[in-house]
Parts: sequence; C-alpha cells; structure tokens
Amino acid sequence: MDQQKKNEIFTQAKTWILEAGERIKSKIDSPRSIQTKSNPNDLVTEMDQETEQFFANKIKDTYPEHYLLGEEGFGDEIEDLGGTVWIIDPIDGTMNFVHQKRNFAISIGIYHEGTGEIGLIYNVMEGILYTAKRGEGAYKNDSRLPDLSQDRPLKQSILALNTTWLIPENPYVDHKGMQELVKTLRSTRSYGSAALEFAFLAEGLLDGYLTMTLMPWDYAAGSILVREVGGIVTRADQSELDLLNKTTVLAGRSNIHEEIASEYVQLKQR
Ligand code: 2AM
Ligand code: CA
Repeated sequence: MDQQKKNEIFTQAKTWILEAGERIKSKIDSPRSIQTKSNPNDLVTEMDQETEQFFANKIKDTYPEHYLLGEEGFGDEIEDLGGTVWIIDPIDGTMNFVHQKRNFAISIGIYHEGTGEIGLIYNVMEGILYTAKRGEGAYKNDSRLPDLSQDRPLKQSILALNTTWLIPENPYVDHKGMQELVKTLRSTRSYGSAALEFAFLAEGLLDGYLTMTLMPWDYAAGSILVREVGGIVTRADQSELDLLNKTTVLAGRSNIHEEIASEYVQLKQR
C-alpha cells in the first residue's frame, strides 16, 4: 500500500474510531435492548449495530472501492482478501459492555491484498487508543510500545485463557491437556474481549494468548499490533491464520508462542 494513502486512511480510521467511541460513551447509561445470537450468552445490542452502521456509512462515502467485513453484517460478503478490506468489530466484549459498562473495545484491522497494514483498538471507557501501522511499530495513545521479543520462562508467564477451555464438555479441546498447560504457567487471565487481550499482550501485560475459537474481526487488528512489537500470531497448531473463517489463535512473545505450540501438539496427541 502506498505510504501516503496508508497515512491518509490511518488518520481517517483514527478520527472515526474516536468519534464512534464518543457516541458509545455518551449513551453508556441509556436503556438498551439486548438480543442473543448463536447462543443465550452471545449478546448483541442496538449499539453494536449502530456502531457498525456508522463505520459502514463512513467507509462507503469516503472509500467506495474498499470492502468491509463486520461482525454485525452491515458490510460486504467477502470471499477473499483482494483489494483493501476493513475488518471491524464495533464492540468487542459485548458481554462486558452490557454487564460492566467497561472492558470493551472497538477493533479495526485494515488489510491490503491480504496483508495487515493498519490496526486500531480503542478501549472506549478508558480512552486508550492502541494503533499500529505495518513496519512502523505499535502505539498506546502517543507512546510507542517497547519490543516484546525478549524471552521469558513459561513458568514466569501469564497467559490469557478463557476458563471455557478447561471444562470437560467443551468439544474444542482436550481439557486435561489444557489443565496440564495451565500448571506450567505463572497464571492465567481472562478479560472477555479478544481485542483487549491482544492489546494487553502488545503492551507486555500478558505473555501469551490462546483461544480455540475466534472470528476474523476479533483478531484482525490485534494480530497487527502484536506483530509490530515482535510477537508471533498463528493458529494454535502454528499454521497461518486465514482471516476469513473461525479459527484457533495462539499469540505470544516468541519463546512463549513456541513452547505453548509444542505443548499444544502434545496435548492433541494424547
Ligand atoms: P464479541 O464480544 O465481539 O462477541 C470473549 O471471550 C471474546 O470472544 C470476545 O472477544 C467475544 O467477542 C469473542 N466471542 C464471543 N463469542 C464468540 C464465538 N462464538 N466465536 C468466536 N469468538 C467469540
Ligand atoms: Ca462484537
């Protein structure tokens, strides 16, 4: 992507994400209707939909040649990542938005010919904007985030992991293997927003993040951010992410990623 174009798109995206954040913040105490999607705990509100519609209108007006892949379906039917594609989660962490009125984020990843060029994650209620442009580092508001590339022993590391993956009935994973993995760590955390988990990893508050199911809009921005600080992001089996389908995701500082990936392979062989 042409540098001047990239800077222009970045500036637009930043303006829009802050504006969308203000809209959400100003209505945080308004009554809202809550619906469920795939299951009774998969929540969606009119604010998720309004926010995605806001981005869809802005993108269509300003960049009619771009595509939008969004969680709430106001974007395009995307079959490949040709051209410029905005991958947006208008509210990542909707359950937190509904129950806690905090700990949610707007996530925007902008891809050009399949390559992640721009990532923005806005922690709305804290007013913290994480940004990254490929090859130019990652930022928390105006401060550049330091590199994550230094090794850290697994036994001194914190892994973002949802307790769902420790439940015996969960069909996606061998829960005993997962329990063994947990024992090798210092501790785990679960924030309820994948985008924030990537942002906290990029910030160095976490050393890794493992999850068995994520959708493209959950990690489109976060993966760009984490890679810009020298972290590794793949599927749990270390294969490449494809950004069009539901997938496992393993992210982390380099040695943690490698160690957890090899544990995961053993865990699958049990
Ligand atoms: P959401 O709030 O945008 O739905 C919660 O642990 C995290 O997982 C959030 O980032 C949430 O995004 C995401 N999530 C919720 N349900 C999911 C599903 N069925 N598949 C993948 N990701 C999901
Ligand atoms: Ca969402």
